[in-house]
Amino acid sequence: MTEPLLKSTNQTPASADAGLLTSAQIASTVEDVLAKTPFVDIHTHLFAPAFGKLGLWGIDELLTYHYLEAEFFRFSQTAPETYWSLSKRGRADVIWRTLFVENTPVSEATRGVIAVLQSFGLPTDHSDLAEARLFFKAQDIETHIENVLRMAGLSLVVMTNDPLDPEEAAIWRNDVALHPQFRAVLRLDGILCSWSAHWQALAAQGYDVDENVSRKSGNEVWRFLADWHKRMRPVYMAVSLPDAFEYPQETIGNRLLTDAVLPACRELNLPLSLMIGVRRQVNPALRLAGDAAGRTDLRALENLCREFPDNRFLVSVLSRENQHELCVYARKFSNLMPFGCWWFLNNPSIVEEITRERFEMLGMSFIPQHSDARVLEQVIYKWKNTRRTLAPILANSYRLLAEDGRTITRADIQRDVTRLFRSNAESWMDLRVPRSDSLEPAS
Ligand code: RAT
Ligand code: ZN
Repeated sequence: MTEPLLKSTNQTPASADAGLLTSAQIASTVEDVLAKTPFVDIHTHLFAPAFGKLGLWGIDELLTYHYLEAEFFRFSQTAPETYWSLSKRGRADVIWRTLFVENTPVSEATRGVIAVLQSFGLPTDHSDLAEARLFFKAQDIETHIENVLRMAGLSLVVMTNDPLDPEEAAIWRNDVALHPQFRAVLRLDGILCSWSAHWQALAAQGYDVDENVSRKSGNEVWRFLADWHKRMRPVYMAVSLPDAFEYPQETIGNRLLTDAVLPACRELNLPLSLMIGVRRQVNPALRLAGDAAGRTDLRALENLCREFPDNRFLVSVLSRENQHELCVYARKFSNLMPFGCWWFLNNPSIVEEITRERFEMLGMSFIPQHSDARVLEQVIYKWKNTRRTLAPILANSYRLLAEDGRTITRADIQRDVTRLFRSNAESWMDLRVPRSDSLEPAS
């Protein structure tokens, strides 16, 4: 009988056998490689320290994360108006009391806060937040960012940068200092999803645009993107689209997409990230927590990938029901890169299902996760959870492969993990530190 390639633990140690791993060693090696490989977080809402108070961190921000606010209103009779009338600290206090003291914090978002507190050695069961507040108050933000990224196992964080946000735009105009661990993304929601509310902001920045998007407006939006590209050196452009997104369809957003955004992405060699499936403000009283998810018709994506083969599309879809189709389209179009298990999908049960499906259909040719962190310390729990959920899925893929006759080594595992969490991103976007002399002042 030929010897099974997947060795049981009582057989020859792997080291004696050209690095081949036993099944028990596969599981522990996957865990070890996941723990030691620094990841790139390709989509967050975090900011480099030079952006000052735009960057959120600390216990009060962690507790008032909109994922937790949505949960708070399930457990509390407090009316949204009453909640919003409280100070940030007051809101954090009621959320702590409601979700963490009076109830058991088992949801993904609440458990995340517990994991963060625990990672700093802070109490997870006190009735107040005094100790946590003292701890965060004592941190120096630059050092704290360094520590947090190290604790999260991240080497690089990609921000979300809105050139139409007056506060943020002013910081960019002031020659913001580059940070070696942060990269920019040019976010286009204002332009592509709500032009009528934003065209005047472009006009105020000196671009000759109008509400009806005349021919000239397309060129002017192109010029706007090129100028902001010079300022930000973004690694991609991005938009979050509703479930009702259709392409082709005669809309202002689609006109700007084809006349300005896609040509600019081609010219500047940037991918376009499409996050599809948000249903904005189904309950406006909850503010940021008031958005929901909807299934989308991915024929729009099929049409874009086919019609624009020279554009690259980084895509995340919010509905669980769209995940399989997304994999099918990725098999048809190599200019499509699925990424992340976004927002309402970022729960272990769903991440597990989606990621297994992606391994089975796409091998290692996708980007499994991004954090979508809005508050700095969230990367600690989000990436801890990703590693924990991914380890058995990846190990199981290797176990099946070994059973079917392929030997597995640590080098294979290292190559794959690097590909999933670093080099797939690196091959789609230029993640190198922008040269400071390339950040020319835009005209
Ligand atoms: O996950 C979130 O926090 C959402 O509110 C959105 O920010 C979403 O990730 C987006 O980028 O549109
Ligand atoms: Zn986001």
